[in-house]
Amino acid sequence: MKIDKICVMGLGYIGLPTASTFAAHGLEVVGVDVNQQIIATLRNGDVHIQEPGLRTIVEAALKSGKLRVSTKPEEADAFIIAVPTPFYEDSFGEHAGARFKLADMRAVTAATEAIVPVLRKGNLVVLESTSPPRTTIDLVAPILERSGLRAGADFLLAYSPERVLPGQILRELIENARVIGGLTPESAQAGRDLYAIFVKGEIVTTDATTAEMVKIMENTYRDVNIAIANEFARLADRFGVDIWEAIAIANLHPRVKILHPGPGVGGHCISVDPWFFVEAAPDLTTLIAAARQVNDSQPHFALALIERAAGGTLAGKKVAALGLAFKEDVDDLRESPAVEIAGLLAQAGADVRAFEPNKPEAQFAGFTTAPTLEAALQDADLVVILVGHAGFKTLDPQTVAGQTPARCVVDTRRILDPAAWQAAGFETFCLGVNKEG
Ligand code: SAJ
Repeated sequence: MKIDKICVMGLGYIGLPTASTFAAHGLEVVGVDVNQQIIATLRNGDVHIQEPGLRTIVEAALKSGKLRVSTKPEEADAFIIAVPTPFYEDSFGEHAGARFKLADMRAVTAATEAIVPVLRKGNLVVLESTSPPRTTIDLVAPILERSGLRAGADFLLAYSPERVLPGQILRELIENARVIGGLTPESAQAGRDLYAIFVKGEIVTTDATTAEMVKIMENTYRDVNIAIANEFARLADRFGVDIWEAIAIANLHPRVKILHPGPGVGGHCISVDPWFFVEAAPDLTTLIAAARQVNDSQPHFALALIERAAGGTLAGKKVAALGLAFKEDVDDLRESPAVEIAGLLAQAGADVRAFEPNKPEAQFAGFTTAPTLEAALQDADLVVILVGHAGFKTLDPQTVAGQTPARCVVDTRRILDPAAWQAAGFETFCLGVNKEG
């Protein structure tokens, strides 16, 4: 299929890099977002997302005229839907007495509906948003058919999940293998023609529902593996073992690869996607649901450690909470365990000064943020590392000792060298390491 012009629906963490990359490869791209502020920001030549290399490629795409942004789609050869699929905050499903989260498909529905008036015979529509199994067939196809055109016959429809790692999106978009699931083989082939414009990794074609399952399986696999690492950390804490040492030794086995424990699993993917399986088949997903519960409760495990470091109570303690992003070196605060822990610390009576170097201006209802590292450290009784940002890994304990009266540091990510911090006069605590155990 020959594709000269595309519309990308949704200009977030996936849509904007995808739109700009297609524009950089010579396509005429219309980037569409319902959020007027995002459109205004981009029209002013600014970028609303922090991602290495993104600003450069977006600026170049806008300047070349190959990328235009708009609140509405227009006629094109192909449409890509890359909008969020979060879950509902306040409504839950229930199976056998256990609660599970429900996918909020309103953005996918709205973006698909917006395409209907401009959909033409021969067009290709690709859904990229992570979605429950059968979404392409059961939700997207019927909406698009309101145009009077038939899916698979008059227009082509495919599902191709994004699988890029935040922090490395631009490289992974191009280099990662890509799966394209077509409603029909012709749809899959058209999807392959589209992504082959820039994808250097292998492109595998299959049917739409398989591609949907692949995406959720990948993130569920990772979630379950992080859950077991977190459970091992709790066991190590109980038995007086250093989990990091134990994992390093276990991983010497050729068939063992235990992931890192931490303060919890956040972000918009791994902490969300497994619920799509649970919602779709609660009777078949005992392990997946349990892993979610372990990871969702991990911030409380981190809180207990911080409480212990604070001498049993956090009431009135000034805590410098370093990092709020859901993981290292990103600015994304969605579903962040660090944000949850900062809130829990405040609820426990601590006077929290949280600092996120990649989003120092962020404000929260439950706790106070500091605009700089210095402001967070000043007056602190306790320093807590919540995110393993590069800038925290290289903190010099001697310098920090001069910036804060605190002499106790809690590392929930195992990024600090305890000996160096102890030499600078700090008492050190690390998640998964219980000195008194
Ligand atoms: N985490 C741990 N321990 C680990 C690894 C991660 O606690 O050993 C935590 C992180 O701190 C973070 C969360 O898990 O809070 C998720 O981080 P991540 O780096 O594992 O993954 P994401 O959410 O940034 O990106 C994932 C990736 N999926 C897989 O690796 C299978 C990415 O390739 C997907 O494109 C992305 O989800 C997505 O969009 O679905």
